[in-house]
Amino acid sequence: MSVDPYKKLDIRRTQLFDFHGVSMTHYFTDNWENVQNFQARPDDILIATYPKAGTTWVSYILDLLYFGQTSPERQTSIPIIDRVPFLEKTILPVGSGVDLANNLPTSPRLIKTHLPVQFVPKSFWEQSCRVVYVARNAKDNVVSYFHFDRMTQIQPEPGDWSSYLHRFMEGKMVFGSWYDHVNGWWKKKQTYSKIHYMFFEDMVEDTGREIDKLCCFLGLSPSAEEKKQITGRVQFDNMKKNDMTNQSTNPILDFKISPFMRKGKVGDWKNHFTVAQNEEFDEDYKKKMKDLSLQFRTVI
Ligand code: PPS
Repeated sequence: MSVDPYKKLDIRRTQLFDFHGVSMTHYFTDNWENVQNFQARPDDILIATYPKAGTTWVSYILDLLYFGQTSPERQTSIPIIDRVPFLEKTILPVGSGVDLANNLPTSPRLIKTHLPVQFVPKSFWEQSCRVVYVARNAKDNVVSYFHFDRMTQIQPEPGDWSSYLHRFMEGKMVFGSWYDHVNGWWKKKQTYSKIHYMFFEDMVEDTGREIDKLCCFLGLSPSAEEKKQITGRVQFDNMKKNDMTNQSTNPILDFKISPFMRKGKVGDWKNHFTVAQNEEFDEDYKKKMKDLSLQFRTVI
């Protein structure tokens, strides 16, 4: 009989600390040396995001594009979080993203990270790996992160919405400042051509169009029928119903507090921000987001 290793675990909320200038928790730094020494392969695809920007969505799209036809059983038996390992996540003694990635039988390997660009293991650059970066507007991103931190038993206590929003503006979140993250990756794209920088809002607006752009970047040419099928399978309602993508098998999430597939909308921030919070946020945003070539939409 298999024993659920999580049962033995003392899963608990933890504290942020400063890690080389970025707020982190030990779950993502415990295995640092192995993360930094990770040996990427030239065909690995790194899916990089600030948390809650659409990682699971893009992971599922890529998994279907590469393996949807050849290994259909994968879709019904392996949760997406195991198909696309989260490189820096380490919950001892359950295991680490590095081990999961090293044991992936697939080619290419799809690997998830939330690391800011300066922390990405150097082998990804040396091997000229493709990177898909997804960014989401700050207002919806912080709302989604707030609800995620409420439900996720290894994240720091989120506290109330108002204090959470201020901590987001100060960059006191796990994986640091949203502003630094999206800008850091945007800047990297100027010198490293194999980054496809996508926006959550564009995906909501026209998923099929964004899948086309992804295929172009990846050099894939699925049939029209296959593309239509994938576009349908990755719609919010379908992913929410699907136990392999809705994270219902993830033991660190408390679904009594919030679902993982929560709303999937652009503009939900309007249900959370007060007028005063919005004005303060916009004022601060202008000061931090100096590179006007990086533009986000908060409504579509
Ligand atoms: S994580 O924990 O960082 O990996 O989370 P991540 O997957 O990046 O982001 C979760 C948010 O993405 C939404 N989502 C979707 N929206 C629209 N359509 C689809 N198919 C979809 N899949 C995931 C998910 O609902 C979370 O956003 P919120 O706003 O909380 O609903």
